[in-house]
Amino acid sequence: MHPYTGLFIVLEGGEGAGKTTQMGAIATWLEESGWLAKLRSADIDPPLLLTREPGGTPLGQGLRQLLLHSDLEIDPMAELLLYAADRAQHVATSIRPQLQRGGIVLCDRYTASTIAYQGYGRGLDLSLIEHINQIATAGLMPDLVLWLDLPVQVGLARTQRRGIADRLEQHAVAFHERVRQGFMALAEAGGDRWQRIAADQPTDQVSEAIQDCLAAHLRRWFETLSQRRTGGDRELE
Ligand code: Z5A
Repeated sequence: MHPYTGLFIVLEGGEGAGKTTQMGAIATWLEESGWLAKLRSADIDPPLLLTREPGGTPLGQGLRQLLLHSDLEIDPMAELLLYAADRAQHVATSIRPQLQRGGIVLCDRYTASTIAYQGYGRGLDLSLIEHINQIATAGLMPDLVLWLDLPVQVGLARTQRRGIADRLEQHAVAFHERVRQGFMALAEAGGDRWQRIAADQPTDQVSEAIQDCLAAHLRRWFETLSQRRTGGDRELE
């Protein structure tokens, strides 16, 4: 997975899946259920990094503006490389340092989005994308991917109610169906690291499904940390 003591959790999904809503709910639940207090008492500061792609760094915010909200014509290969540039900066300056500190990273989208949108959606070569993802992340993979899955039309109806569509939301339904197929293929190949969460349920039920999954994962993570501590792992001192 990765060599750091922190825990790297990613939320993935298509348009309107509820990732932003659930990021906030997860942060509240982590606080209220005492997980963040445990990390604070171990002097991990900050205990939780809430972040997203694109746009998790100052450079990334500029790239996000270009990628999603500008009128510039962007070639698909240029688009792929801009997402990779956003990710390289994000991993190097934000995600990896937080994992090295032993904290939790909760990230809205990561490498799977590139495979789903630029690969399955736009049709760019999947092995090329995997290679570029590898370069941008230096191989850093999440511990857990929560895939918020719902029918494309349901997600698009949610985002349409919200108003102005960004560059990718404006695509045809067929594009978003291919994106969903991409996430499905990744989840099938992803083993225990991927968890599909049915996102076409009321918000509270989605939150409960996520919490069940996270609670089990957090317990295992903490047990491993304790064992490594008693084993004298210097990285945790
Ligand atoms: N992208 C890419 O192409 N390649 C890459 O490598 C990466 C990204 C990293 C990011 O846009 C875009 O970048 C994205 C892919 C591309 N495509 N687009 N467009 P973004 O961050 O602005 O958008 P998003 O990630 O797609 O988020 P979103 O559309 O805002 O959806 P969301 O965060 O998953 O959902 P939400 O904002 O929480 O909820 C959407 C609405 O639904 C909102 O009104 C909620 O109140 C409502 N909602 C949420 N949950 C529910 C439930 N359970 N029931 C009913 N209504 C709900």
